[in-house]
Amino acid sequence: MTGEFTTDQLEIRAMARDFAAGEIRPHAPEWDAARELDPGVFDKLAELGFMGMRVPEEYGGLGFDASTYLLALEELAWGDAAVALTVAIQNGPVTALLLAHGTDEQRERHLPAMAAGDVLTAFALSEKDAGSDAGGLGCQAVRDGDGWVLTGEKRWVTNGARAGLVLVFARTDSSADRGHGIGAFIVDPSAEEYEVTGRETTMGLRASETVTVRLDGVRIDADAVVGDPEQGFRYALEALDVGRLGIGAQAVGIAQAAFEHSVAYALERKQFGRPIAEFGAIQGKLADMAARISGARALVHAGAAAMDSGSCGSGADSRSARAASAKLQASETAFWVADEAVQIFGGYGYMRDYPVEKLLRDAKGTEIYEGTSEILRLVIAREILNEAATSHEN
Ligand code: COS
Repeated sequence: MTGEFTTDQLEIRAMARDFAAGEIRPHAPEWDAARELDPGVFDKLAELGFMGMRVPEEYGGLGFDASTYLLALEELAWGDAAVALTVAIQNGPVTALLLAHGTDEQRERHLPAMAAGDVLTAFALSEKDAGSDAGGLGCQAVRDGDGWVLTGEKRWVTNGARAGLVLVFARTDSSADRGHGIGAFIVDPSAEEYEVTGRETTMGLRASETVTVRLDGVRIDADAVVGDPEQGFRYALEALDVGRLGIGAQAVGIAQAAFEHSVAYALERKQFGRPIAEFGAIQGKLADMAARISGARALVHAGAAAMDSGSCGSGADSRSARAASAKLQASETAFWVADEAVQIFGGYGYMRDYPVEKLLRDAKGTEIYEGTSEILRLVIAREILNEAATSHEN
């Protein structure tokens, strides 16, 4: 061990930083302006094994524990949050859900292709009227022989146009209570009845493709249903716990980038005859940035370690609350740090020619997707109050 991480973990982190510095960061401004990534970056990430960091080795992945994966993911986000988002969806909720609830056959069919980078994936839960209230989704799955037919519309699907596998959540029992009677389906986007009907224009993560998808009677064979077709919503929330740690790491990467730009600029920029780093007002900002980033990173890795060791407890220490707290702290830290970075850069920071305004736009997204800060507070509060009520009863 070197400090809190092992030597192996630090080597992997260094490899991810080198890759991000050489292959991602130099292109991030042009990808952002063009609203398009060079998809070749995912081929290169796959060569390093980074598209299957959480896929077990038996399926061709690297089989990293959560902490090692999140260290690498943070570095990719330091390079460009849009690239990291795709890696996070693939390694996070999609891999987690297939591992936890897929059949051997489903894992064997999909995980090696995902790890090899041959297949990018998407997670289609949200709908026009079901964002935070995901349990109220309306996409319908109707029985058709031993399979299903899916009809409805999904919104804000990252990679919905580029993916080779989309996990779609749809209502299998319209008479069930809310949050129940929902299935998780493996959808092949090459189906004729799967149509991308629009692309969003986003504030940040502009290179990442967020689309609306119309499912117009997509036929799903029985072997493409994941687990119990009534329990998909529970699977989705469980997978989002894993996903939220990933977004936490992504947010820490954005914050770290904003911090490093700020330090370099503060040393270089002269006003009143000296570098602005010599002014207490700037030093205070840099100190707060560093402290908040370390705190957020520690929370992300504490959550990861607890999930890895299966030692999550109850209340604020529960799996859901730990993941929600990590994402909450990290995303609010990222937004705050990026905002301070723009402030340190002053008039230049407000210009698109400098890197920090992009980081502020990207950071905002982390407070919204995979659970808004308001929903995360709700999740944490519920866990705390449930635990308190249970111990009160006993
Ligand atoms: N892991 C496993 N199961 C979970 C779970 C978790 N983290 N959270 C809830 N469940 C279970 C519940 O126990 C419940 O099952 P039972 O009734 O059998 O006990 C079921 O799932 C439904 O949960 P709940 O009653 O809490 O559902 P709600 O509709 O109240 O929704 C919130 C809860 C609001 C927390 C949930 O909808 C949510 O996280 N919304 C945000 C969605 C989101 O992040 N969207 C982003 C999409 S990806 S960009």
